[in-house]
Amino acid sequence: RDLRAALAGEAGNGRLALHYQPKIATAEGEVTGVEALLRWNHPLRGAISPVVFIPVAERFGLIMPLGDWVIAESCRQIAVWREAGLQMRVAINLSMQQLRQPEALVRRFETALAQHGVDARYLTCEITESVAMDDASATERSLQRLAELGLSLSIDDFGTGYSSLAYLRRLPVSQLKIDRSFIQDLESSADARAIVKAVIELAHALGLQVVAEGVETEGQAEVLRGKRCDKLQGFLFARPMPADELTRWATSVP
Ligand code: G
Ligand code: G
Ligand code: NA
Ligand code: MN
Repeated sequence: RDLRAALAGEAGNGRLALHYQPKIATAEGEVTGVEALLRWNHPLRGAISPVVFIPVAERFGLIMPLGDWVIAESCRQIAVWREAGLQMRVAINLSMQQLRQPEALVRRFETALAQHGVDARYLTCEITESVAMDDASATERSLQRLAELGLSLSIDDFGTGYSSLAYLRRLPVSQLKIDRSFIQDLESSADARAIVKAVIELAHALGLQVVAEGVETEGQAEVLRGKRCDKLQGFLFARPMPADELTRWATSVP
């Protein structure tokens, strides 16, 4: 009930907000874009994690309106950054249920992009590996339609699901994000290093970019640079932060 009220913008139910975490080009050290991560500041419970309220939204039929809010807010913010002279690409996370409704989803993107005069190439959709591999035809149609619209697609948490490589090749994907668990173990585990090396080589062979998520130490970053990982994301560089903070961060980095 509180989430429904917050979505409706009713006062007293806390505010939804997107926080943004930079993705850094490994070679140049420049910000190439940000991942948008949803936050809900509840008046009584404080900041509630999406791990908690996304499943609630899914269960109570609120995931479409919540996802719509994320799409619209990202487009609005891209336009705000553009006005400030910042060309920022934004990656948003999509849930399984959004992908199950291709027509509604595509219409929502079209509307939000048009409303804010934003080019589709500024938006990336992150889809977890298990969801992307869902063989429901609606899911595949969603991914095709989003790609046709000009959005980039990225497979999130890669390495944790059961990817069919043949299927991966068929999807209009341009990026793989190696799951945090492998990055965490990079310095201590030869197996993790072997997996990360193999994923990067596989991705490059398929013409895909690779992002490492959850990079927390300089040692991990060093290993990833050595393996030619394209982009790095994690607390080592920056935590997810509110838009205005991200603007200051992005304009102060040399
Ligand atoms: O931001 P981190 O704080 O705690 O995010 C936790 C999880 O919630 C991650 O798996 C992330 O992908 C997911 N998440 C964050 N924002 C969104 C969103 O806008 N939509 C969906 N579906 N998942 C999100
Ligand atoms: O599932 P997804 O990859 O979207 O999850 C993103 C989550 O990872 C968010 O909760 C975000 O806050 C978190 N995160 C981002 N960078 C780091 C990091 O360096 N270390 C850890 N432990 N979590 C991170
Ligand atoms: Na993500
Ligand atoms: Mn992930």
